Amino acid sequence: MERTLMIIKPDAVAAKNIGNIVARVEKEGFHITGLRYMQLTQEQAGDFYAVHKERPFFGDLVRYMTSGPVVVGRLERANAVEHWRAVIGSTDPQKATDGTIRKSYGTSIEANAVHGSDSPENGAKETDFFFA
Ligand code: FUP
Repeated sequence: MERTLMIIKPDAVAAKNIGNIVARVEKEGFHITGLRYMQLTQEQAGDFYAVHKERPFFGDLVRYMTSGPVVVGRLERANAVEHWRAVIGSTDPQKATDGTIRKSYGTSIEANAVHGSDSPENGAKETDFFFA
């Protein structure tokens, strides 16, 4: 079955939205086959976002992702990547449509509540990164 990586980011954990987000995951028909509450290290956050290493926001992004605990989840269903990206909405919560998780719980382009993999290949790679 196709899989995607969810990360409930530090802002959403701090705002006590773990339950709301996990309830939505289940309502959307995903099987949760891995779930971890954890503190990312600088190294893990840097490796995870390595594709953005040259971007101006990289340092802030790593600082933010390590600023508090996160919840990482392995989500499985048919068409998992595309479906989860539709449910979470645009990267910038202000541009996300009503009913999406980022619109509901995100507060800025950085503190945008959740992560979702951007391709089935990355869904496999990113879930293996946390659930080897
Ligand atoms: P997404 O796939 O929607 O998570 O977005 P990207 O892969 O483009 O970006 C990854 C993360 O980098 C975003 F979730 C938040 C952060 N980011 C910024 O902080 N500033 C930006 O201008 C773009 C992305």
